[in-house]
Amino acid sequence: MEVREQVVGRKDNEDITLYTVKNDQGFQVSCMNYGCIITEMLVPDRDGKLGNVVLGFDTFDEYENNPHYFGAMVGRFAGRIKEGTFTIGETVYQVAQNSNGQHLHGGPKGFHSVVWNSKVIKNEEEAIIEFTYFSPDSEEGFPGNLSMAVRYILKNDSNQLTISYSGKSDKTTLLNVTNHSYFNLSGNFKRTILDHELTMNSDQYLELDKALLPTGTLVSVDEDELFDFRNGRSIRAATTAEHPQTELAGNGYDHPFLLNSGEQPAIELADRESGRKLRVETTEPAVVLYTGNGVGGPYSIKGTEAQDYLGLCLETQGPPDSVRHPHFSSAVLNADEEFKSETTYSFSSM
Ligand code: G6D
Repeated sequence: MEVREQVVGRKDNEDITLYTVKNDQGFQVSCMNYGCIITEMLVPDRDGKLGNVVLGFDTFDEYENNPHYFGAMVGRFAGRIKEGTFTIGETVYQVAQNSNGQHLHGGPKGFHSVVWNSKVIKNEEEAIIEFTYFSPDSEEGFPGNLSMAVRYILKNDSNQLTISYSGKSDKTTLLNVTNHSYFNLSGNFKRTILDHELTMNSDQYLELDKALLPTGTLVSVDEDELFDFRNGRSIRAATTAEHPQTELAGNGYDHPFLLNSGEQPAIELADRESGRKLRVETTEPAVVLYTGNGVGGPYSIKGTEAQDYLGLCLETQGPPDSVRHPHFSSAVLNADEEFKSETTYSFSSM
């Protein structure tokens, strides 16, 4: 295992350090202590040629305005909360309304945009980049003094990255976290993700309303072929389908899927042309599939013109706005209870 560290900027009077971890097979992950952002993942194709498989920038400055959350840790709450309000016990809380009047992804000063403490733990078998952050009571409106730890774990003998989260609060609060990397297995963004093949062990997805909030309705994929990924499906059809749910998501997917418990790997993504394959295992009950419907725009990503569908997110997490839907898995973290979550991304070739 090889670990390199480089100071790439300053923020809030703190150094921003870029960590690059490489195993003996060449698999390499780069990340930084600003937002625990993953900036690059180098993965071999079927011929062993390394290529970057995540959307990201080359400089820290480009991340200071990161409206698409490229590579970022998301929290205290991943996803939307209606009007930014929720009730715990007798208390009504108001958190940031940063997305058309709703709360999204922890608010402007969410986990993606703060500087984390960081350190390297390394031996011959594995390397860990450990990030920690203390979120004071009422930060972005969320109750409780919250201590968070996030560990990026890379093994020397396999091309996999495990992200392990833990947290504890001194007051009952909400906690629902994820990583917001956009995957594109073609390598160096040669193609969009529209012809990637996605397989998900999910029998139901959450219907969204026009504000992209869950209505509470669980839709069976048995009756909705475009959302049935159980036997593999490409993304392309959703961009032109006359389907109210893909249309309101901006002609693609931006939907939470409930993962069938005990069926791992929960998710597989493959790019036949390069031969790269990603398997995702997770402890989380759901995944938000976001197909980058709106990432295009007049900017470039590592020299490639940004375009819609250039990457897709597999945001393993609890369901959005769960506090309003008792039949959803809960994101309530009781005082002094330990929050734990883990997602593993394993790369192989086919
Ligand atoms: C849009 O609705 C989508 C979110 O799911 C995504 O996380 C964000 O863009 C980056 O708001």
